[in-house]
Amino acid sequence: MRTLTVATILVVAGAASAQSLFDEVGDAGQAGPGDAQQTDGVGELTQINGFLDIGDADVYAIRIVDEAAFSATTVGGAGFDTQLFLLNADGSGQVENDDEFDTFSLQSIIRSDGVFDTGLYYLGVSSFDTDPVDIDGNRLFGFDTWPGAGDQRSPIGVNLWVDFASDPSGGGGDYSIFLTGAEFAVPTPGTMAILGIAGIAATRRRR
Ligand SMILES: [Ca+2]
Ligand SMILES: [Ca+2]
Ligand SMILES: [Ca+2]
Repeated sequence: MRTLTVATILVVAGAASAQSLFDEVGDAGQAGPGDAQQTDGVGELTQINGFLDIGDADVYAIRIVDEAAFSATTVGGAGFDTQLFLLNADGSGQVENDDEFDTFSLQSIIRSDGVFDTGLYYLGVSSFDTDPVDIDGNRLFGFDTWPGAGDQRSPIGVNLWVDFASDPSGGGGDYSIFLTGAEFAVPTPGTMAILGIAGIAATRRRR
């Protein structure tokens, strides 16, 4: 009986740890940090799946846990001209990319070159040329590059993201963003409870 119970808990805990995908719920927002969609789950976040209407943007709260290993890319994950934006917790710009240069892709990649810290970030995806803007409608990112890979764009200044300026030219459709070095923004309470039960069971087994 004890063996069966432990085996059952291991199966449930295994299913929980494999839950590394996040599917957009309804339509993720774009109007500043409070409008971003919180990713919830436990452990590593390796993929976000969603849909972009033409001229729309979707922004997700994520947690970067290893800045040197961080990447986020739509290469191989979308059939339209994407852009990716990494925004800081205060809404200021961190780094953006339109087209990935290595494979001449119209899809996008945020590399670790432009990321210097762990913590909460907002990851935005849009189609070209729908860009994040501040309260005066000024774009957050220009065409200067980071010292690293040439396809990474740095912010123009310290202005804060409040919305996106819509541009229909890049199209829209289904997308997947593939991530490394990231975790869900919000640990799922139900999943944490299951892991807690597994922990208690493990403690009891050691007695
Ligand atoms: Ca959407
Ligand atoms: Ca949206
Ligand atoms: Ca692009």
